[in-house]
Amino acid sequence: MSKQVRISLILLAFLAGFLASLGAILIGSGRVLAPSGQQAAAIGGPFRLTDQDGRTVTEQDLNGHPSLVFFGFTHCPDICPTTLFDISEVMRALGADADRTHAVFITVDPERDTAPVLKDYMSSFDPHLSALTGDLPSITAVAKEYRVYFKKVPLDGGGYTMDHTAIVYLMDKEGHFVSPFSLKRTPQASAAELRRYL
Ligand SMILES: [Cu+2]
Repeated sequence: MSKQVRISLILLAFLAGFLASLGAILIGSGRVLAPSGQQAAAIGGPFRLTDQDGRTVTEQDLNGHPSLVFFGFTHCPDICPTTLFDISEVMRALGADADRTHAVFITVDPERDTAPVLKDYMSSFDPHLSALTGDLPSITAVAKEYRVYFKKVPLDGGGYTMDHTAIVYLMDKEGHFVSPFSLKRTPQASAAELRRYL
């Protein structure tokens, strides 16, 4: 990564105001921004969104079980589908315990990701995963609570893509942030970590 790109990314991160949140911040294309801090307790918060079946879901619905929370968008070329596939593998590794966890994909592209679009998209992944959408103010609010950066980026040939933070958040059953959840290990190892929070 060139120094210039690096500096502009860091500047971007600073402007977005999420420098203080986590040890490593991944943006859509997989670029890693460095800085860290420890405001872990401040990650997460109340929301009211709609799932792929049109049901209202709030943060209360996540309580009682540990949750994996991930932000992205269905037009994402690589990071989102890969992450959702990896989470699906973890759910499979959990076996019956998967029923005692939540895995939630929150769109940062509510303009295109309506409930029916999410329903179709999620059919490719483990049925324990749910997807949430909402109006732009609601999405902006929940992204802010999770210190998630997202930005619409126009494409040369028309249309747009989204840059976004690609951290999987592990939340405990009381809805408190635990840590970023690593998928860079076997599904069994990820499942074992999740089981500790059941
Ligand atoms: Cu993505």
